Amino acid sequence: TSRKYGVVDTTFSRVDMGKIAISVIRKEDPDAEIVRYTVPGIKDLPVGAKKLLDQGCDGVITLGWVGKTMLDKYSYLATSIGLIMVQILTSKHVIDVTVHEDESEDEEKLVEIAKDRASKHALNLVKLVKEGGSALTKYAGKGLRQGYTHAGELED
Ligand code: RDL
Ligand code: RDL
Ligand code: RDL
Repeated sequence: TSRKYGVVDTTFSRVDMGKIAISVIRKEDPDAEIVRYTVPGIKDLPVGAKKLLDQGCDGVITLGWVGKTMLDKYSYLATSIGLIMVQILTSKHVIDVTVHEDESEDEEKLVEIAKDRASKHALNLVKLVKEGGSALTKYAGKGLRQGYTHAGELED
């Protein structure tokens, strides 16, 4: 039986990260089915993810964009708790790609962060869905980052 991935994105986002995630999943797992679900904003992501998992997806990637205000940050905290609840209720991964608009003042840099984070986490999702919890063990402790260059491992 072939694998099925869910991609949930928002109209609030200023970068089309859903498209990026789909192209990475398509490349890494060519025979898999991919279902896309687009919602207005981040607080709608948890139910979007839950619906796709209920429809048989093996894992989901969500792609959200958080505005600069304190209100936006509270919205993200609520979203994050919701996304974690979905994972606990379903025992499936919901990989949370979030770009915070205050990560950079420079719009070009924000686009770079969004593309890098969405691509690297799409790859993480495919690995976890295909190979399970040992898939990333070879990278454990390596200081991997999404959206930035890797921080690297500290020497003992
Ligand atoms: O259910 C409709 C909206 O409430 C929902 O889409 C929210 O996520 C929209 N939204 C906010 O209300 C807000 O204060 C968003 C943000 N901030 C935000 O920073 N990013 C979003 N949505 O994607
Ligand atoms: O589901 C994919 C990611 O959202 C998830 O792995 C996060 O835990 C990654 N992450 C952050 O998004 C973040 O803002 C982490 C940190 N900070 C952090 O400080 N330590 C982490 N992850 O291990
Ligand atoms: O060390 C620099 C960054 O890793 C740090 O500022 C993180 O908190 C940035 N970040 C997010 O804000 C986020 O929402 C990260 C992620 N998600 C993520 O998934 N992976 C990261 N950073 O490496």
